[in-house]
Amino acid sequence: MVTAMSDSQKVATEYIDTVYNNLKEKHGHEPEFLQAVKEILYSLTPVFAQRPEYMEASLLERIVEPERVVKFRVSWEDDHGKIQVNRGYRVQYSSAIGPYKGGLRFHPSVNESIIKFLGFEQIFKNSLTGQPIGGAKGGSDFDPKGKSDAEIMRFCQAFMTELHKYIGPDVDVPAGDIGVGAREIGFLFGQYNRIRGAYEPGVITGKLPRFGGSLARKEATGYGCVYFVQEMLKEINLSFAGATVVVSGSGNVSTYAIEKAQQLGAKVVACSDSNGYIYDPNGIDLDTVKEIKEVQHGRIKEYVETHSNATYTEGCQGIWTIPCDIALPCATQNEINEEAAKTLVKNGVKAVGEGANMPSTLQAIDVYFANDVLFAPAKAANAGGVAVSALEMAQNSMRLFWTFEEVDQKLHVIMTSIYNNCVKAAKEFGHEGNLLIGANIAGFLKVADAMIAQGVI
Ligand code: NDP
Ligand code: 2IT
Repeated sequence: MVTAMSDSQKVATEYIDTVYNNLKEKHGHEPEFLQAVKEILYSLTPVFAQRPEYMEASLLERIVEPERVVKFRVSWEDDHGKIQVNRGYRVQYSSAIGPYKGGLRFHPSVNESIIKFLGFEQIFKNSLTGQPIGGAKGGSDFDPKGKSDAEIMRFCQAFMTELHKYIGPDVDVPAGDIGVGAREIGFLFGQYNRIRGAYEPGVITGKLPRFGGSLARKEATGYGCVYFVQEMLKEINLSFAGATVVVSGSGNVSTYAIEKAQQLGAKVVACSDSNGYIYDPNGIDLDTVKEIKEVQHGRIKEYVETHSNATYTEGCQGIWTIPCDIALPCATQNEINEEAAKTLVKNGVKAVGEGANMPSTLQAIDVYFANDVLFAPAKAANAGGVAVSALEMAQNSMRLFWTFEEVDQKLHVIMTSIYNNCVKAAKEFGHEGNLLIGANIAGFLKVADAMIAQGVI
């Protein structure tokens, strides 16, 4: 029996090696994409060992290949009358369980590798939410920093003038991500409606509630991440109450992770932006952070101007040297490397909850597991944002609005159920307590079965 099992595991590992190595050969220049694929593929070994029919159906070869990659030119006029050119992307990765769904990122670092890693993750994350949504991601190398509102509007209009051909409420439904918040979503939505000559709120999520957005969508990713970590902490009889927390970033996800952690009694002592981090031993004053980042679109260093107890340090990495019980990386990919993870461990961290997408390197994750740090992986822990996006789509289809409390309650139920499903899948496939493997397996199984049931797609 033991031999049979190890044989099937060997076959599964060889299959995964083959698929991964072929991909590596083709996409050696796409490190973020390969990193995301590697993390998922190897955690599926026990699934392929138990279900060889998935290998026979070439499921991995199919799922790593996006259904469609759209790349396009975005020409727009700046405030000086000069024509600027950026590149736009939409990777429509998988529509096996629903219309393509996923955010848009506007950041100068955006390239095909980053959009593909995000799109690939999104397939499994969306599946975990239990809602009927496929996986996608898009964006542009456009840098919103320092641009006027009028420039942002013209860029968004130019971007949507091309993107509208590929999306629709039952086809592909974008939303926000880094650099894309309610302001950008409004401009994108306005242009879509203008081109289509129709009012189709279900085409994009993250809209302001005054024109079809869901209440609590803004809060959903951050709140959802804290709800997930709250469940995980129960395993070690810990809670946010009285815990010291470090949250990286100061954007949408970070702000509402801080808010919910504080509501649950945590002391959040640090947050950051791409220039540096603030440390406030008294606990971060969130109203000030919101005023600086949401209202003024300013820099986090301005915080110390009104809070003399707090300090500002240039550079992002140092934030992980601050001792904490719970670390919530909520800024960007690969922000915690092996060294940062070791420092967190040395300083006594008990749990890491990923609000951002892929914020920990593969080596950092190894450090968490080697030191029994509870680990809430991104595709489960930050699924609350897209889950409430799907609730926004449902409200738009029904032409009605749920209250903030109704949406927040549904979000809480969804996050608890994602947690339970990850625990269950990990146990069922022989990796009890490993939420990373649990999330990947639970997310994968639903998509895999849908692909099998739909024939060769
Ligand atoms: P925002 O643009 O609102 O905020 C991003 C924050 O991270 C800012 O504080 C930004 O600093 C900082 N940041 C961005 N890039 C870097 C970088 N290269 N190095 C250091 N800091 C950086 O984005 P979101 O809050 O929406 O997204 C944050 C993360 O959460 C991303 O990984 C995103 O993919 C993920 N996510 C977002 C969801 C959502 O609903 N919005 C849902 C699920 C995941 P600065 O102001 O200086 O740019
Ligand atoms: O990474 C993510 O899940 C998001 N940026 C949100 C996607 C969405 O469609 O709400």
